[in-house]
Amino acid sequence: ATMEQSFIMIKPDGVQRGLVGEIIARFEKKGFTLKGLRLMQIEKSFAEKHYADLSAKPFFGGLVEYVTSGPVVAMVWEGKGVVETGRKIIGATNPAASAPGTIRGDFAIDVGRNVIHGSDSVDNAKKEIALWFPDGVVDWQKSVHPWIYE
Ligand code: DAT
Ligand code: MG
Repeated sequence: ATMEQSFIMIKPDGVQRGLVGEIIARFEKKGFTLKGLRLMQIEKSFAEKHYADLSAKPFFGGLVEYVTSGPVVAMVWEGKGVVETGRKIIGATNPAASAPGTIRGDFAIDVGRNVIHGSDSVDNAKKEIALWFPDGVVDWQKSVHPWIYE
């Protein structure tokens, strides 16, 4: 049985600002397992699909422009509770409200430049992983598994 997976994406500002290694390190050190990793620049239509639920929002156009403005790092992370814990690691949507110690709390100021995306439910994670990794992810297990899970 596959453990829970989340779709995590470092947005163009995070890539431009050199935060890729720092962000990956946080998920890696927590104990989660990297199952997929792609550096890619997405097109408008793809961004609109990813953010389809927000298409009626006034900030939708700006959001699509921002997320297509440079390369992003798309990832699949796996582990027990990774969707909910991933959201905690990332912090609140608006960095002004994100606690210090979270990625957005430590590295972002404006909501429209909040560095990173993380799936908000297991269901949405499945949809996002299917969209961003149509060829699937890498099937492997960490040898340290028994040192992370009881
Ligand atoms: P999250 O990324 O925390 O899941 P979301 O799914 O509600 O937040 O929104 C997606 C992105 O849209 C968010 O990361 C930044 C942008 N956004 C959300 N609310 C916004 C707002 N009120 N003004 C500007 N951008 C906003
Ligand atoms: Mg969201």
